[in-house]
Amino acid sequence: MTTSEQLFEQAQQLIPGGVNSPVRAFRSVGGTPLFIKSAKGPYIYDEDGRQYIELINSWGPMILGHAFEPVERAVREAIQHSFSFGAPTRKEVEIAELIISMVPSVEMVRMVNSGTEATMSAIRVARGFTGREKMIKFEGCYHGHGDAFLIAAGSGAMTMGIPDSPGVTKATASNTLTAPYNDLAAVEALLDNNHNQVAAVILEPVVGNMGCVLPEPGFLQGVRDLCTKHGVVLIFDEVMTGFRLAKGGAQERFGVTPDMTTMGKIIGGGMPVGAYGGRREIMNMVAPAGPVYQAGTLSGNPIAMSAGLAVLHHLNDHPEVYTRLDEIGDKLRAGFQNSLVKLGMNCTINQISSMFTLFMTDRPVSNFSEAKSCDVAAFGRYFHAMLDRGIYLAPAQFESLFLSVALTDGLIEQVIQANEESLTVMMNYK
Ligand code: HOZ
Repeated sequence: MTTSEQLFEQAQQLIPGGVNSPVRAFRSVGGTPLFIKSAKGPYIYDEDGRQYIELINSWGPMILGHAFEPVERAVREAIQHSFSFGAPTRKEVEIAELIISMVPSVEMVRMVNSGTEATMSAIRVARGFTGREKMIKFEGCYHGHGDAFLIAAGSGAMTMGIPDSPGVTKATASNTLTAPYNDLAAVEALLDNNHNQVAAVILEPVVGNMGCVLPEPGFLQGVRDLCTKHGVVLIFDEVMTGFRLAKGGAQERFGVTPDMTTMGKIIGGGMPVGAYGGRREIMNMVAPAGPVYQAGTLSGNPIAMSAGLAVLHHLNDHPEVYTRLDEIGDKLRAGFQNSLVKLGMNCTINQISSMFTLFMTDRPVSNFSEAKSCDVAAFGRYFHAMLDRGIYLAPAQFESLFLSVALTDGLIEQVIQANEESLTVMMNYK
């Protein structure tokens, strides 16, 4: 028995499903999750002492690689002054200023502790601002586990086959309207049929939670125009894409400006941090400036702010990081594509910069129902073949990979080689 197997057995008696977040349990790929001991740069190490090339990077935050020295230094410096004050600090002012300068649509920002908190709060604020109750989300988009979002949700909910979680009331669900991703006509119809009732449209400008799915040309701008026409708050959930696709996130990359933005992952440099922000008149609704309540003892935590500031400063000062991430993603895609041609296979690769998914389907994937056409069992075989070759992928078909700038050309070649061998193993399975 491996150490991971022993720990998992113990964990299952103590923690629901043995994990603190469902997708980590390997349910959709089978087998035992790796229990992780440490990570450095492009590598992650399990409790059994095995080394893997990291392609998840904590689901996004470790964009600069693990234990990046300036972040480590900032955290070490910060802990000398105690760990939490529950009072305002200089670092919160600094990070707010930096975020606002990097993401120009954000005129004011509130720090919270996770992406889930950011989206839950943003929706409440949008409702308070408009005086309306309904919202529109897209099938397969995932915005954390707030009740209102667990309707046709992607990520773990999709993988686990729980599209609508028990515990979410009918009343809550009835205020969440859903449209297929990339379907502008459906959004228009929902807005027309619910005239003056919709507070917000929320979307992932590039989806990471049904695997990586890109917006079709004109889709984001089309949603923007519809929201403007109907007086609806447009929220870009940039928990995954923020500070990753460009220093100003997907909104910078696609040139479309939302009214509000939710952030997480990279913004905390690996610490539990989220944030939401947007137009000043909307954010001034938030207590104590305005009547919409939202609070948190650990919000703006000094250690977390220090880690986040170190990462954001590095990204802000080193635009070459984004050029390199584009290059890494493109190289990986080209290598995978070559192997598919060589093996006579027809899988779909969706990629933009450092977000990447190999879908086990020969159909293009631009929405939830197309994503669901994937052969999930084949993905499980592929996943384990990759793991055997020392490559640590997201343990589910419906998740994006998050590449870090720590990947060297040599490591990319290793991943490409392992992919070709793993696809062969997967194909030859009887
Ligand atoms: N829902 C997260 C990815 N879409 C998974 C987070 C985790 O398990 O750590």
